[in-house]
Amino acid sequence: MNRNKCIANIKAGYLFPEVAKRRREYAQAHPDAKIISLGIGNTTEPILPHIDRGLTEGAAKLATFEGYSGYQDEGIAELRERISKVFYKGQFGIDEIFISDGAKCDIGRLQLMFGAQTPAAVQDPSYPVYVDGSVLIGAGGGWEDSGYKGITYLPCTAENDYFPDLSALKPNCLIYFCSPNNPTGAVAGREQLAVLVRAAQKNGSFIIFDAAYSEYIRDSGLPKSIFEIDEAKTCAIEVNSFSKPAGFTGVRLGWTVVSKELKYSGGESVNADWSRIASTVFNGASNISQAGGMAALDSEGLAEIRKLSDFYLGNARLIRNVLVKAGIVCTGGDNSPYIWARFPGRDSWEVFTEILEKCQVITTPGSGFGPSGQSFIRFSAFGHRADVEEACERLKKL
Ligand code: PL4
Repeated sequence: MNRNKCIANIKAGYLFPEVAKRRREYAQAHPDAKIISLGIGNTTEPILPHIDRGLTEGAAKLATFEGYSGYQDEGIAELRERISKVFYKGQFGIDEIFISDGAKCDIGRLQLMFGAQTPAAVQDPSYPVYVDGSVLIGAGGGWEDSGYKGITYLPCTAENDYFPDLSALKPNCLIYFCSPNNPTGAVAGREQLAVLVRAAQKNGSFIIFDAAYSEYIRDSGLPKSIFEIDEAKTCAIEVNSFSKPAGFTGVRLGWTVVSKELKYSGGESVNADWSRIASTVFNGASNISQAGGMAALDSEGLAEIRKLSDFYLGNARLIRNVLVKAGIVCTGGDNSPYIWARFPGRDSWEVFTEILEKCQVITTPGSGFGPSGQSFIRFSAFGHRADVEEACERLKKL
């Protein structure tokens, strides 16, 4: 058996296991160190009571004749209906909303659907799954060489207000766009998203809009969904998740919206293809998770989502304040759980190591998110309050 060339093409190990490995190595060498993680964006706080009741009642129902359910391939209808109502003003039918086991898993399945023929464009920096997953399927014919030739990096920096120059886009490509952005914390405005939609239409491209952090937006003038933009239904797919708003990183629940108006250049339905992919290589999200999702989206659940995201945003404020006081230039942390901090002229992994050694704080090196992330560090606001406060004290040493 020959090795899949596309796997061989991936340059480095996946970013987050690499961060975890360096943490383990440091802990082994310094067994007394009390390491605090502001690294991987993993939720830390308990699921709040009303949503938790939804989960436990969902589990209890499975032990009854009346309440038992088996496969629910595209998700329970009530949850799809509620997602449409809560997030999209009811503009999508239930057959346009597909429940999943998380945004990352759906991104992988979308990559499978668009296949090797489709080049990709990513915000640079961006969540590594967009690039690594594209290389894995040989996006844009990338299996033939280094694996990266099918990927266009669109730099997002302070100079362009973290919104890319779209003139570099190739035709017929998949544009991955994440807002609030991981890792920069920048949120695209309505006019910027309208520019993005127009560029996609002009190029015959589709946008994969990752809205995993939309519930962290506090500025009411900022759009939470690509579907707030007219015409987006004809050129965009949105992925979203209960992970960061409801603390479901381990529970696993998300969704993807594929409008029936979304058509390939030959007029075929993308919605029909997505349904085919979902039914072929996916067997649906856990029905217990979906019961939790139903609870998360009623009035009590939505209040808990607000409370939990407010808590992490409180952490973000503390981290950002301490960095700014130390004279470090930062973005994010106001409408996002990530703070993006600049260390001019420095190598990201070198700064990562310095922060670990001086402060025993784990971060994520910006270069792991793309070439434009070099000289940046991402601080995650997911942590217990006491740990974040302690980390902030230690970061004063920087
Ligand atoms: C570590 C922009 C975190 N092992 O939980 P999901 O699958 O619904 O959502 C994952 C996800 C999707 N979209 C964006 C994200 O940032 C994330 C989660 N990212 C991070 O620290 O950047 C967790 C990373 C996890 C992973 O690889 O996803």
